Amino acid sequence: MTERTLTIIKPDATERNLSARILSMIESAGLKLVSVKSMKISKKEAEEFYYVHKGKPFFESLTQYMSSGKIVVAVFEGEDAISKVRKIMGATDPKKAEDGTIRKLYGIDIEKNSIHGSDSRESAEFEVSFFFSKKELI
Ligand code: IDP
Ligand code: MG
Repeated sequence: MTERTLTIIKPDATERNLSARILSMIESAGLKLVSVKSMKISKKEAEEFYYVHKGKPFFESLTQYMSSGKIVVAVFEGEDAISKVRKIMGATDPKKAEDGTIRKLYGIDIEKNSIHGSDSRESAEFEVSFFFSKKELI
């Protein structure tokens, strides 16, 4: 089934000039880049985006970090795009991520793990529309 998924290249990765390399890894897996842009979000916007994690011990630090520098947000499309991107990303903790995954290659620690990817159809829908308007999603 063709799906769309939202990815975010996190501040630790944009800072080290890894954005194009990471987008390229996802494109190379056969997924189509639908839309991409860079921005800096506020703490409040990061809290809204990560609302499912509200109340968790890492919520404060995560939303601080995600609003601390430039991010690149991108929508990819393809067959099983959500799970494909999750696989290319690797486990949340770079130490536990498989060889060759983005987080294994570039992640710094469990928080500064270089990339976000939607984890379900429902979250993908919320996350894509959080960052992109209809006319950007051609
Ligand atoms: P995911 O990004 O692999 O889906 P989630 O559990 O949804 O992982 O967590 C969202 C983000 O919160 C992670 O990517 C990471 O940046 C941060 N995070 C998750 N667990 C921890 C933790 O135990 N300590 C610090 N940060 C965490
Ligand atoms: Mg998640």
